[in-house]
Amino acid sequence: MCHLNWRHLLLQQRISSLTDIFNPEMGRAFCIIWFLYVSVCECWRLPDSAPLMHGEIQSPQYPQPYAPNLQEQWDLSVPEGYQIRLTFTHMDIEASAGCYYDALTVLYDGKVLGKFCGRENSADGHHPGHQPILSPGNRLTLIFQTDKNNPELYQNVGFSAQYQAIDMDECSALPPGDGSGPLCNQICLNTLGSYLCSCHHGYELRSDQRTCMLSCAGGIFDEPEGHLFSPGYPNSPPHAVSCQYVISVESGFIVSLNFTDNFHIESLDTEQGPNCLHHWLQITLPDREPIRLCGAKSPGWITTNSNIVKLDYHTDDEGLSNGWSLDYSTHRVQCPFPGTVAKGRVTPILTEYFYRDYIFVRCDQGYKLMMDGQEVDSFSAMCQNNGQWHLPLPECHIIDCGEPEPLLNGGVTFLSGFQNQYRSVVQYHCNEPFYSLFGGFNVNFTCEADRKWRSNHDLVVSPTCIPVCGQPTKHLSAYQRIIGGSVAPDNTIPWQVLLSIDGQRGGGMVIADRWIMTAAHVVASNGNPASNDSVRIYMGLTDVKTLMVSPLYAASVHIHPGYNNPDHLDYNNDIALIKLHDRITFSSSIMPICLPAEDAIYITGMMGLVSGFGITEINNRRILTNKLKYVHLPVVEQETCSDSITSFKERRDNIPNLTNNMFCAGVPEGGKDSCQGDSGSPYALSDNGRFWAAGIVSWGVDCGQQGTYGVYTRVSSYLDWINKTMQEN
Ligand code: 4AZ
Repeated sequence: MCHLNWRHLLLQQRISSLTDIFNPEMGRAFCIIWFLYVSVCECWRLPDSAPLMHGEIQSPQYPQPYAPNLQEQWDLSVPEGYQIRLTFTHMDIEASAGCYYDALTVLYDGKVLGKFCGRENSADGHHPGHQPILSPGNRLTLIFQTDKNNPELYQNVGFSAQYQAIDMDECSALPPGDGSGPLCNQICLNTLGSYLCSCHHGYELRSDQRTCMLSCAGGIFDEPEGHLFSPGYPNSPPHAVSCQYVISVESGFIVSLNFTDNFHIESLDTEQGPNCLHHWLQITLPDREPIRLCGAKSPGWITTNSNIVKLDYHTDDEGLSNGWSLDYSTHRVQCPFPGTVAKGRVTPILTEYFYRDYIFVRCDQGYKLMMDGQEVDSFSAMCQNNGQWHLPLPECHIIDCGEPEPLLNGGVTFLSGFQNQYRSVVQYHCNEPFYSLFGGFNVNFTCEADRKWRSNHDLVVSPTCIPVCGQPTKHLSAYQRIIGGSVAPDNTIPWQVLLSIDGQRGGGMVIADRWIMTAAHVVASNGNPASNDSVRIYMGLTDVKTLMVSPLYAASVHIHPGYNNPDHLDYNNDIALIKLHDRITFSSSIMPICLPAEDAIYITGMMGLVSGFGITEINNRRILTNKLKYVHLPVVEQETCSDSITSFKERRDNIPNLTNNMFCAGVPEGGKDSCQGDSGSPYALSDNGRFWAAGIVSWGVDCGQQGTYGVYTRVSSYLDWINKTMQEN
């Protein structure tokens, strides 16, 4: 029967409401659609659900009397493994002998379990009573048959019965009639709706889930050591066995098998020798041909070199093999000896290295660890599960300290070693004779393990080349003197400077690689220092024309703060310093003149060398020289000079004063003197072949006249100012 479910009802409701709205014709049409829908629904009915666990059956119209000529059948079923217990709650079927007229027949698999009629306690008929009927299996068929009429006035109501699924105890059932023996070979366990077979210890259930066989005790063995033996060992199994044992341990370990002496697997003697034809123990290792063992001789100890070993033991029902027994053990995969590293050490040193062992490499002092051309801080390698070291050994390369710091105006030479490598020794030197090492002694530097050049003298920080002063490579004494002075050959007065300030010629002297000393009145205009741009500085040559081709430039001009000479009558403190824009590298042609010593003394009569590009006298004509000229003049007694100036003051106006910051040089007879254009140039005294700047050409009453002397700034009075100015700028 088609049950109307909620979808039917909903649709029917909609149709009836639609027929209310539309006319009766429309209503008929909808009814046809409804009929079709219901028909289709019948065909689509879902398959019957799972068998019920209980239920109720009643004769048609029960408890109303049943109709004649009935032939009703009920096929009851419960899940597999259950029986049906049928209990009649009421039976009232026309009684007849053998239930001939009306009957309820109960069948199982076509076999009649009972044919029932009559009423409870009725004498005739065949009533089942209150004893339930138990089906042998999970099905039961009930057929209710009635004949044409009921002769009794009494109307029989039929029957009502309940049934329920009862768990079947398969284990206590008789063995199946097919002669295959009991349901379970050894142990039968009844379960709800079914049963399970189980085996005694040492046996295992065969794939038929019913019979038991001697256990292989096979499976996977993953412990680091264990014991295996064939089924029934040391006795022969009663039937054929096919057992598999897999020893599978962590990779990085290898398995060794140790067969006991009691080893016996049937072998057949063939022409080719003993053959493991019917019984064998096969050992299978990855990537290797399997080995079959049989015979009566124990294989003893077998090292497999594998972490997975498969053992297949096979016997048939014939023959006799007592079997085998083995202990297996595992040990770590061995790695090759790592080797040695030149100039390094591999630790720890072991006789053998195994999986998970570590090695470390350290280089000797002065060597560095190199891997694939790259330096590494440390190195360690592990013995891997494949028996290989995870990294190749590194190399130890000698370290180097890099290029030693370059030395300005000097250089470096290797005393030992090369390529700046560890333990190389270098020595600094200065470019002689123009520079010498500060401190005067040579310092060696060694390339140390910390990759630094370190000196053998704790105190020495870094070597410095200091310029050699006042020692020209060529000496004037070899040259001819001319009246009133001589032309200076090249390189004889290498500190001489020619200045040009706004076209006005003056002199100066090199005192350091960035400093020129001159007279204040040369670089002062209206009391102010000349601008840097207006100052052109020349040095290194004696010929004015060629000299003036390439000037150097001033970075700053420093006039002595005490210089104040607005009317050109006060030449006190006539000293100035010019800082050069660029540093000079000294050579034969350019060399500084030394500054006076702290305790320098100017001894009367000491011969000094005065030089310059100033006015010279040729054939009684005064002209500006084209060549550097020099003249040797003695220091004049201060009093003598003062007297000379005083006597001139009596005759002439506008003669400046002589101060103690000045000294005079010259000869009373005249003829040799400095002159205009020489101002700022050096008056050099010599001390053991070293020239020092004693004076700066400053002023004088005329030039080269009898009874007059040239006046020079006494440089020794200005040492503090000079040093301070050079340090601060
Ligand atoms: C000058 O006018 C000058 N005889 C320099 C030096 C002397 C005289 C004058 C000394 O620059």
